[in-house]
Amino acid sequence: MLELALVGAPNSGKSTFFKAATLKDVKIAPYPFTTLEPNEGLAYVTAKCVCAELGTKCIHCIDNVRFVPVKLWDVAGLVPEAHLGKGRGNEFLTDVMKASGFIQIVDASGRTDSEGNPSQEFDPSKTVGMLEKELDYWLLSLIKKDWRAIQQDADFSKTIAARLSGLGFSEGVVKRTAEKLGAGKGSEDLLLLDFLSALRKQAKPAVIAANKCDVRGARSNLEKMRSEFSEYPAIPTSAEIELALKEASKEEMIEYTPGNSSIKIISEDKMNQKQKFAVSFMSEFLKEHGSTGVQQCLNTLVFELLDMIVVYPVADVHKFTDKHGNVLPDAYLMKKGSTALDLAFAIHQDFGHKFIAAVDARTGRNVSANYVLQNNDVLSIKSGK
Ligand SMILES: Nc1nc2c(ncn2[C@@H]2O[C@H](COP(=O)(O)OP(=O)(O)OP(=O)(O)O)[C@@H](O)[C@H]2O)c(=O)[nH]1
Ligand SMILES: [Mg+2]
Repeated sequence: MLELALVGAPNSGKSTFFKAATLKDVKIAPYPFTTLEPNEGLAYVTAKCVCAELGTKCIHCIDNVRFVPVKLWDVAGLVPEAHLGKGRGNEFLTDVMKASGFIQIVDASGRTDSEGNPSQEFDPSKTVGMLEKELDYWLLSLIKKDWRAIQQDADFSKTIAARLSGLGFSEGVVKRTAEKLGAGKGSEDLLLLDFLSALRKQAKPAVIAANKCDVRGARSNLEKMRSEFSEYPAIPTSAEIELALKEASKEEMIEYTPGNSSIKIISEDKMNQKQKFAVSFMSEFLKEHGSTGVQQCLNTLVFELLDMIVVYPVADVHKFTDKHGNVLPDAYLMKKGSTALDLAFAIHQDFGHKFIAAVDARTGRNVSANYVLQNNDVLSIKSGK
């Protein structure tokens, strides 16, 4: 399953974002280093389900919105000089670096500094710079010792990729970055840190969740982050509002679908004055920003930066069901350019090894192993015994 990680300074709202996205009950508190052990849970990206188009109905979508699971990590916050052992965040960078992409949770309100302590008018762009530096220095610590030898290695990309293979840095991505920067044999002048930084950006795409945008003053900080770090999409976010909306929806006070720009009040009489005020404040936020930003961060990272598409494997190509009669039981996230054979392997190693063909449920035609998957494909994989 696709893995994503939340990275950020302490007290920025990582666990609030995590709880809002996964509904796992984790500790949230207004001081640094609340989270010490990593939290791991299921979050969802949303896509238009194919069931309506196919003239059928599945039980996995709400109003034709399909929720596709991804694994999400929430770890201890990173502080300046984490690479020298400060704080706790550095201990979990292996978990973080294994993820395919990051959501950088930044307190955009300027009310906490890069160490997670209360502040007034702190510039959150500094925190983004700090996070980048700590991630890059951590990578540096893995390679630094042998850099001179590696740089002279004829198999430069292969060697770097092998060093970082457990963290999902493929040879292809290392090669592309090396070619772009002219790194490799004979390029002694290239700074290792610049190379690793470019490699991280290429291999581990990130969005910035400009969190706490419900606090006055966040807007100008968001604009500053956007201009200073234009390579990352920065999304105005309120993890706290997303969490409150999900909880109110669970209590059946309101109707709310994650990612939506509005909420529907179900039973006003169930709410006290304070709750009514909160709902109206949250509705205003949604009106101004289009959403709470939580779903948008997940979707932007997965569909735009990681280039994923959604594919539906089925057993029965006429009824679009599995062998138990469940309609469109699974939705898989696959990298654009993946083939029918890649999908077979993603379902089960055996399916991949014994692949015979795949049937496109829309046309009823067989497609071969190297057929390039299209978004919303509904396929049945045929494999040998
Ligand atoms: N106003 C506002 N406050 C928020 C938001 N998200 C989180 N907070 C508050 O920020 C504080 C820290 O939240 P946490 O989720 O514990 O932060 P964290 O990044 O996990 O902190 P550590 O585990 O210490 O690294 C809590 O008081 C939250 O209620 C938000 O969107 N808006
Ligand atoms: Mg936390």
